[in-house]
Amino acid sequence: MTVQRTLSILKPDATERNLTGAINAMFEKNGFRIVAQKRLRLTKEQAEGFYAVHKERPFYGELVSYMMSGPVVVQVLEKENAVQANRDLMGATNPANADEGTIRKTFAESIERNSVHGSDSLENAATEIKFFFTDAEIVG
Ligand code: IDP
Ligand code: MG
Repeated sequence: MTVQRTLSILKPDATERNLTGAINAMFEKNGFRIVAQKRLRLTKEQAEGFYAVHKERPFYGELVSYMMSGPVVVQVLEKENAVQANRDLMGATNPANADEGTIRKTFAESIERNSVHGSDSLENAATEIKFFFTDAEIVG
């Protein structure tokens, strides 16, 4: 196994409920290092661009509005096998299907307001990290 970096987003439902620390405590407890982090409000262009892969899905418009509805925290997580490890810790997209102990089972409100984003492949992780961070902003 090799050390990887993956993009994580704490979504507006998490910032709204003041859960950024509680969620990041779960990441750190599970061995992830947060090597880059910023809090921002996504513009329409950023939200649409980030989720462009879902453009044809029926929930795309609502997803874009939701992601712009409050602050988000974008961050880079580092760990061995970080991409899959983060997906495992996040749990299923729909919290109703998420395993006990996962972030989404613990905190998510619905299939849309599911508290966290995580890259789904090493290739997408690299693209998504570049979407938000320059190399100089990542400090391992
Ligand atoms: P993922 O975040 O687990 O990778 P994706 O299928 O990539 O799930 O969907 C991206 C995001 O779109 C989800 O995290 C969730 O916020 C939202 N989403 C996914 N499916 C639905 C749906 O059926 N209704 C509303 N929102 C959805
Ligand atoms: Mg996804």
